[in-house]
Amino acid sequence: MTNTDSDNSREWAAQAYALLKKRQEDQKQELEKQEDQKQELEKQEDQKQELEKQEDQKQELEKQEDQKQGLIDNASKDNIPRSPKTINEPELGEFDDNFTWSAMVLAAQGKKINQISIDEIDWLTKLRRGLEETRKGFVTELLDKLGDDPLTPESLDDLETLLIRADVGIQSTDKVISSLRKKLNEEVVGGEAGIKFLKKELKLIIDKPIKSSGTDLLIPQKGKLNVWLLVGVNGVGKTTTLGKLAYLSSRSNYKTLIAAADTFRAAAVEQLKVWGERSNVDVISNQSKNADPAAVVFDAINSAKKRNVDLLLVDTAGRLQTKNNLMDELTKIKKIIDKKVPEAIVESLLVLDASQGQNGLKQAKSFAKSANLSGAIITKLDGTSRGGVSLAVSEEVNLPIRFIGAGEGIKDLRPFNSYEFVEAMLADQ
Ligand SMILES: Nc1nc2c(ncn2[C@@H]2O[C@H](COP(=O)(O)OP(=O)(O)O)[C@@H](O)[C@H]2O)c(=O)[nH]1
Ligand SMILES: [Mg+2]
Repeated sequence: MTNTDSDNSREWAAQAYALLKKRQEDQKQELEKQEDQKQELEKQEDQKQELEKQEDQKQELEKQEDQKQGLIDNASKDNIPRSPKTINEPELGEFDDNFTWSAMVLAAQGKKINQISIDEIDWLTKLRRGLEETRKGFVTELLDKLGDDPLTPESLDDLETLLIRADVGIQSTDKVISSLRKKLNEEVVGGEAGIKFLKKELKLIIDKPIKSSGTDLLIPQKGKLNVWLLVGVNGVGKTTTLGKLAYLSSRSNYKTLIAAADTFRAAAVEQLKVWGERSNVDVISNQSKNADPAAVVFDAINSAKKRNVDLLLVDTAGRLQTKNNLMDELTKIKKIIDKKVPEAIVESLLVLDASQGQNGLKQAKSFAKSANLSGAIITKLDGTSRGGVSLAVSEEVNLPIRFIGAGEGIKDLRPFNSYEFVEAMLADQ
């Protein structure tokens, strides 16, 4: 953290908290005002309808008086107002350790007090909590072992074991340990400095594929059709992630469309429609049994072109990666996209369930061989002790991590930020 004076940091966090609190209160008042106005409008609308009803009754009477004229079918006016979808906004919690830590992580990245939002604090709190299990068997033990003493070759052995246990992977662990060893040969490294150095090394590993991809942040390019394919084995969270992405994207004003190309699972389309509804994004699907996934993508592309869509999110089926037909299916989908929209920007994102640890790493390797992946999304970071697998994916599969998920809610997915991730993984509480 660049802000080393912790009193200053706390003070900064306190100011940020006060500002957010005030903003939240202002918003509440504004909402209340809007609610009042809405009620007033509804009242007026009721009165209007009442008048219309009286008018109707009058006309009805007049009509009855007119001798049989043939009934005019008066279709009832469907005037029920549809309230827009609102997703529960996070509330500002207590001014506690979670807040201070999150605010400090934001401050260290150069955020100004008036730039931070409750959403960001909420997410960082979730991330830190989610990585608690990974951290528990790791940092806490490490700090216990290190105490205030300088690092020794023995403590490096302990660290090695801990890193492997957190599923960081052999290659990444070797890399980190040898740089630490080198540093130890040159100078005395205290416990705190050791952790700082460790964070830096871990971040380097995660950042490498991100840097070589040329983009730090994956966002749809404006003025083009962006197609993001979500691939991965069953149950890792593809459909859920797609739903969260649809929400993020439409909330950021990208014209978004979903293609339900997992035609293998009967319930997949229904599941997607629910997510689509939550984020107000349309879902293109084909209800017939055993529909061809490539045909669904075909329809979705037509629709996307017609509607000038920025981002088309494609859900795919997830049988075991060893099954060839799944890979064939993906190839066919890609061919259709290349043929119909050669100018589209296509991302093939592998979805990985962090809780599967080394098994997830195996999946990643095997998908990477045959599916021409461009990035990874790590899910279920909440409540697993294997968050370290993110490092193994970066180091051993060379995939940039693009998003991470830490929960089943619509807002529990964020663009990946290596600094925040490493800070959360190695937070000292
Ligand atoms: N705790 C947690 N559960 C998740 C997360 N993402 C997905 N899930 C759950 O994982 C299960 C499988 O998800 P689904 O999206 O259907 O996986 P798919 O088969 O790959 O499409 C569902 O019960 C999801 O609610 C996450 O980030 N955290
Ligand atoms: Mg699915």
